Amino acid sequence: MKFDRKKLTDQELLSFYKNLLLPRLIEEKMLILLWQGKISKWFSGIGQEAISVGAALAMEQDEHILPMHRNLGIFTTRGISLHRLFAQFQGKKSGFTNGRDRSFHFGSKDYNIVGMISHLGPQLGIADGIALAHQLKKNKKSTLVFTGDGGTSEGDFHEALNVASVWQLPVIFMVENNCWGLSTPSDQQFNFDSFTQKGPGYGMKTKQINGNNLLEVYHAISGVSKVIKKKNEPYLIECMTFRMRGHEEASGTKYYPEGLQGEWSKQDPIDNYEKYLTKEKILTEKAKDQLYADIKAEIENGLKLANNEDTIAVSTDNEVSDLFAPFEQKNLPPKTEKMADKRFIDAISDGLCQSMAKYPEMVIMGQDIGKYGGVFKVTEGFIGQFGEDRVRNTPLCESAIVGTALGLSILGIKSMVEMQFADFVTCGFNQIINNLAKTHWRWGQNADVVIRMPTGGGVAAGPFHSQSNEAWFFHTPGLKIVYPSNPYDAKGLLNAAIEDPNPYLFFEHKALYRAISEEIPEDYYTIGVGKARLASEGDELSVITYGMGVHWAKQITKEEGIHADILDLRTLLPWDKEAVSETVKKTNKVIILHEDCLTGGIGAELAAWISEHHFQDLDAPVMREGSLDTPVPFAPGLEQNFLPKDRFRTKLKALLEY
Ligand SMILES: Cc1ncc(C[n+]2csc(CCOP(=O)(O)OP(=O)(O)O)c2C)c(N)n1
Repeated sequence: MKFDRKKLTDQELLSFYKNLLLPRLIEEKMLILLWQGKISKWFSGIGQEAISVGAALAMEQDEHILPMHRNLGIFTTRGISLHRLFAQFQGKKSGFTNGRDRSFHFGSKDYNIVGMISHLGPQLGIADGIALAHQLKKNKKSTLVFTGDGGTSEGDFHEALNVASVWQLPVIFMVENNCWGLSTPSDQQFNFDSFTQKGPGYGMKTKQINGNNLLEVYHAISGVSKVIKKKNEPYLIECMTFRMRGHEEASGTKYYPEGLQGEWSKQDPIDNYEKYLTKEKILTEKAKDQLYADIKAEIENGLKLANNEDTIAVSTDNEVSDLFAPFEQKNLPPKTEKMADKRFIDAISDGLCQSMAKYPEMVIMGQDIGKYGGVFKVTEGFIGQFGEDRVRNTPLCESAIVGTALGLSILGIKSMVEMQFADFVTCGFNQIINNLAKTHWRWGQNADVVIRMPTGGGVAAGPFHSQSNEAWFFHTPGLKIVYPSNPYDAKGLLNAAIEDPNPYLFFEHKALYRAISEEIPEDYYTIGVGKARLASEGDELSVITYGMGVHWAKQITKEEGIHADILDLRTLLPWDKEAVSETVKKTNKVIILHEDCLTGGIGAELAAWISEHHFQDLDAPVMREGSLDTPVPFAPGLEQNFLPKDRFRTKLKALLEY
């Protein structure tokens, strides 16, 4: 293996050596601990260390790196203490996740590392967001994100590279090509010779390097990093290497063809670098022995400290409260009494516009939201007011954009993502469920993101433009969900959601956009999240509902002459238990109504809770009505039959007479 030191001094070459050796010796120790059952799982990077170490040495300490499961060398080269690292592996307090996540599944703000989630690909979109944040802040920084060759088959790879290229973001996409993804060889993973053929397809420069050659990796990344941050452009680097051990220790390597490991062992990054340093008379046998001994002692010391720590104390309160970044909402009233008549859609647009003015760094992203103003025109005129940097038309890629939003949040920038229709959130689902919702709880990084969800049926738009999908998220700890039913609440709740540094889904019913209007304050104001509101008062029974359900309930109770409490939940997560209790205790009869399908809907949770906590207060069974348990049909007659309105009328009367 040929090494080119360029201008590196002997001292630098030696310190590189120490960095290279450290992850190898840690791993050797970890394998012993694994065999002894003292750590849970290990993804080996043996044979691939030059990539992590070379990369971390090449990047500036304040530039972000987003590593994967074989990149121990990133963590060690960034200088994380071995005590903390081992505590992390053992699920102890001094680790990075309070025992909540294992191995390399953590990030650290202090070290500018953003750890992976098991799903691999979502890392890539987050890097786009970090790079975008640097670009907007005019920091000249590059961002480095890793993927394995297997992970490149995920849609996230395509989406993230495409966004980075279209937006010209200084991201280095590092494909660590170790030729296998678990037991699957490259030729069953993709059908091309090299990733250097892929870069140009994305409009991106690319190069292939020997990932086992420390200096080649270091020089390549240093060089690329310098160029891309100057020019503001992404770059794809393919590092050729080989995974010497199994995918993880338990799965073995039986599927490797005979002799392959032997061939690659000649390319070992440490052996080769050691030989080079020895040949150049930079490393003596004595210094090498000393270094091995020192590192081994350092490892033992780190382990001792981690071993001496108690197992983590269990506190249910901490587990629950750490879901969200601390935030105390203060209701901000409007500064003046000026009122204006606003339709539902205008109120949303108004709130968004005022929040954009209030938070000068805030970015909004979505398909066609730029000059076109969005398909529903919520952002019409925003570009003129806030500019193209902050009002960003996105390619058609929900996953990368939600990931980008998280990346922005990592650098302290708020963002709002508009789903063109709530239905399309399925394509960004993973980022919401596994990144936005879990990151604060896992390693303390908040996700300051609001996702706007134009939702609901009644507009003859068929199964893919009409769905109510709030229940998908209701079941996910770590998210907040608001769902206003009127212009006043829409503006105040959107502002409140944007103010809160935690992730929100903001549902807005499309059929209400231009159908209702009311006088609302012209100024900025917020409304308390988690607070329901009585939309009308009565004592015969209670209807608990939200969104379009509020309007149906009002209309039908009026037509039937029923005096009902109609409780508009407004926030679905966390929902207002107190207000629910109050109305149940008052009327003793309750029906829950929602547009979403009945089975597993939010009504199911509420009904169960009311039955458990208010059994004594009830004069009738808790009733529910929702849409049919089918997809949303297109033809208006079928859709009306799907929606719960008529069935609700029947059930309401039955409840009254019970
Ligand atoms: C979405 C998803 N599918 C499958 C897996 C299981 N899995 C974990 S790692 C892996 C192989 C990844 O291969 P590659 O990206 O080449 O990285 P390597 O392990 O070779 O470093 C697989 C299939 C997963 N974690 N996430």
